[in-house]
Amino acid sequence: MNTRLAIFALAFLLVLTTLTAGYFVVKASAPGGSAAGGSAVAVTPQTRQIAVLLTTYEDDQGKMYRRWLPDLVAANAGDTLIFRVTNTDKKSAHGFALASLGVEVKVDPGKTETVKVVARTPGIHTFACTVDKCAEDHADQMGQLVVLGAAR
Ligand SMILES: [Cu+2]
Repeated sequence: MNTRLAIFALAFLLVLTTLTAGYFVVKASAPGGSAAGGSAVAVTPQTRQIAVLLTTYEDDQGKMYRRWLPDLVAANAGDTLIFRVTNTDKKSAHGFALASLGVEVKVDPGKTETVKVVARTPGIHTFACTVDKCAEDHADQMGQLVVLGAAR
């Protein structure tokens, strides 16, 4: 009788251990999961240099477009971002502003300006031209900075 009980207890412990280990393996491999129970993936802040152009192009009908290239930039919360902003438009000055992060710089035709900012706030931040009436498509000169990170 005692032998049967010991075998049952051993089998029970084996099954329990396997299930527990399986739980932690699944939890750790799930997106955003960790065995410690956290929900956010911790990342080490980095310094990133990002080259952004206010670029111009002309369509088949001769219509001019002025846009940011790239118009979508990603970073992790806490990253230090060094924007190298170049204005390739030979006719007009443009401005680069990330209003929600307190960035604003004016860039003369053909020039490059450097601006540095720490991406403290997770979320989607819009960047836009600040030189009103720089061109007829001034309002379309926009892009987005996506700052990844857990909201606190
Ligand atoms: Cu502009």
